[in-house]
Amino acid sequence: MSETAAPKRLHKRSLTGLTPTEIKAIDNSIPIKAREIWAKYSVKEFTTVDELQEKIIDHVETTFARSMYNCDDLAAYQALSYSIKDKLILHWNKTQQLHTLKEVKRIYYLSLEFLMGRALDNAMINLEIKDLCNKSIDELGFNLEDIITTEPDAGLGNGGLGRLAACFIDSMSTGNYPGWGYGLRYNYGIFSQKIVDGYQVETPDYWLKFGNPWEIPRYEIQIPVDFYGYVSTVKDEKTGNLVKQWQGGERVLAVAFDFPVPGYDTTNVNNLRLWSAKPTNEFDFEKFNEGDYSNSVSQQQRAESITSVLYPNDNFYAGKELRLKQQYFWVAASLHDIVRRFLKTKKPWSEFSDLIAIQLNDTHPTMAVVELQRILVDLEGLDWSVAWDIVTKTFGYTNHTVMAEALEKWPLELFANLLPRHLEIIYEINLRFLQFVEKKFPNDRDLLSRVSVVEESSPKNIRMANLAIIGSHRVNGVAELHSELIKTTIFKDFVKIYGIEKFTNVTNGITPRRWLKQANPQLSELIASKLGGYEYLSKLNKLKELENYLDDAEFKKSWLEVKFNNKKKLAALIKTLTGIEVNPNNLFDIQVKRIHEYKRQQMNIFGVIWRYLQIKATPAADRANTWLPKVCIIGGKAAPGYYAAKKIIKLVNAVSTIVNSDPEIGDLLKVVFIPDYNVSKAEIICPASDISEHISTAGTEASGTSNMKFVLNGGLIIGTVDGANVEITREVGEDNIFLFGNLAEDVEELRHEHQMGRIAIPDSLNSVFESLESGLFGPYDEYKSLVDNIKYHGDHYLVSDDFESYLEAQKTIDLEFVDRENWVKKSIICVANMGFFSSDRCIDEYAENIWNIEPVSERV
Ligand code: 26Q
Repeated sequence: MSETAAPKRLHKRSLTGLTPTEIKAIDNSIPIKAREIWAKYSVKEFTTVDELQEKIIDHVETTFARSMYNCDDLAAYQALSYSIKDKLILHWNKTQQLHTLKEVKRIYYLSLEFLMGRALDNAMINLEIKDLCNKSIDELGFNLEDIITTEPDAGLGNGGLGRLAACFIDSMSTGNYPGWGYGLRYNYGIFSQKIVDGYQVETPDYWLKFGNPWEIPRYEIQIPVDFYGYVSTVKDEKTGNLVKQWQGGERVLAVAFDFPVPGYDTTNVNNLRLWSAKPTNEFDFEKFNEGDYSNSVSQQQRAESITSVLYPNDNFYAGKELRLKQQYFWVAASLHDIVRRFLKTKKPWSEFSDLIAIQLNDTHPTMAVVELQRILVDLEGLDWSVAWDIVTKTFGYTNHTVMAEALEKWPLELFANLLPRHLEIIYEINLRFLQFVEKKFPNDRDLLSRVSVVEESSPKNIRMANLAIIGSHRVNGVAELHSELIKTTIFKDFVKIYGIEKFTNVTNGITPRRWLKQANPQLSELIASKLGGYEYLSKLNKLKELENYLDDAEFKKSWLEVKFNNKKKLAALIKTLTGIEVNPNNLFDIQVKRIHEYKRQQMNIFGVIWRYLQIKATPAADRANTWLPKVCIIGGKAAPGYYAAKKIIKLVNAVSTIVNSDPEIGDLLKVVFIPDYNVSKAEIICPASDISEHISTAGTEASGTSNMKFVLNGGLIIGTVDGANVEITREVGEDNIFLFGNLAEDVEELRHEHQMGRIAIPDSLNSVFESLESGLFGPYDEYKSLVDNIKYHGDHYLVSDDFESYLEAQKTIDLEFVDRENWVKKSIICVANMGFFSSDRCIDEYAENIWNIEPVSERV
């Protein structure tokens, strides 16, 4: 349960950032011999090719017990990764010791998802040792790019929310913020997607198959987490007060695995701590004595199922008991860890929130609010209101959706059984809150029932968002429009209760290290050649200077060449994955993200069908003059239980089969579904777009972050006035983005009109439906539900309302792309104005407005 890896005294020797007096005091407490050895450690990291090669070989020979003669790409990947991790750990140690000794305030980012992708390339980039590694590996007879691609993605997330957490943790390290991530170490990450006969088939992603060189198992940190059981009231021996005692019925251990997270252009290395569930040694002797040995063992093994698999839902709440168990397991272990670290400082509880800020990434960790209150009241004996004051000062809550189906609600019964004491605490929190509301707004029973944590439905539910708001001092949305929407819709009552100041916005961002330098080395080099080096990677506003080169013919030529090369690279990937050949000279139109009705991939593919029908209807001789050749690329995973999303995938594949083999069409239109879209594929896809699609129904996409990734890589956007598209428009200018569709403020009214049957489907869309009904893309039965949703079930996502406007925007794109000179200018202007969307800026905003933390300089 305690961090006992090395004797405490030794720990402190390698510190930087201490005053000479402090260092002397520590030095004097360490034996001379140990001091000498330890001193060497700080210079033990490699700086030359020879040193790195020696290290690599050392790992091949000893860590993996292989010889250089049977070292394959995988072993080379592992050995190089171990060598770099060794270096990282030294910096990690120094960083952590510095933060602990200086007693600085830390931010703990609680996220059930960290969609990290690959680590090796990113570590080399952040440590600025890629050239060194390249040379070292090359001389040893390997190819660095091949080695990089042997690494499996750490797919510990679904989509936007998980990738945001990964970008944030990179920016915390880069900005020298003392920040830790806490999450779960799932044995199976997001499933891998195969396409069989056009259908999505899920296969498990056992990403740890060959071990994970980037993790540090902390077997000494084992935190007990209890479930079930009962609550009793006992007399406190010291005070004589009656206190509640929770006696858990099932115990599981949380074992820590640490992932060092290096920053860019700094030696600061933060920590991502992921928990893995293990059985306790406690054994069911009753069963054992009954002779049922194997059953008593298998019960223990059940423990491990808690961190077995990531729930593959994105923007959809699934009320499974195991998910709730995951949430509590993770929250309990993380809080135990945080509190233990705080107790070591020997500071009074009143200073807890001066040293600790905790951010809730969506409502998934909301139980942390209740758990901290339980620790303070039940275990530490603080007064309820003193404890509650500490709790609310500590937490901040980020909301990522306005859609009702994604808001977490847990059946009260489930809670009562799994976490009986926590339910009591929730009742108390709720009671006090409702009393406060009642006092402020007397006689408004409807208000009370709307804001209550307990939904008085049958069966009753616990509303996690309400609890998260009540337990936090700040609530933020993730783009301006979204933050406005939550204030005026789902959280309106809470604005009335708490005042507007509690609600704020932090527009999302992405890390330029991964999404520019790593994904697009050629473009980042071209930019560096004009901006005097790579400083812009941590000061992204510097990109603005690119506008000085809008008339530099040579520069624009290079810009186009880079895009072309990136498109060639994507074309090669497409060929490998699907066998489809696409021409990189043609416009690449890309939509990659989770498949969801609100993201409207169905509208995209209907648009593609429309284009196909129009090309066919054009006299053969005129086709080439009338239609811009285009490659339509769609990719993304559907939640395994999401029927409509799976139908969309099937349709895209069916259209792909028909269109690509139509001799009348040739190069004019190609349709591709990229299977198994993930972070490492995104790194190839994002640099290769001419146009990317961000076409959600207005008001449904909280922010979107792939929009930022595509634009940062010089692609233009076709999009709705939704999420961060709004701010991207503001930054790049209306002339450089292709907006279309109805506005968020019109959505409610339009939905109502649909319900009343007062909206007609446009001819263009009807012609698409007719082609589907005719069986052109296979049996209509397959797609009928997609069409019926629009025709007969109220067209909730307003495809029919936006379709014409969408086609109109596509037409504008066709016209503008022909003028390549003008297009390249737009592309450069877009990139030049992306500075705002660096996740470094987000973290600065969170630090200043929500966490109240400061960067810690590496040296005093
Ligand atoms: C909840 C309960 C049970 C099971 C699963 C879930 C669950 C899991 C994942 C609910 C939601 C999610 C993911 C949400 C998500 O990715 N939201 C996206 O967050 C991005 C980062 O802020 C935004 O850019 C996107 O707009 C938003 O959709």
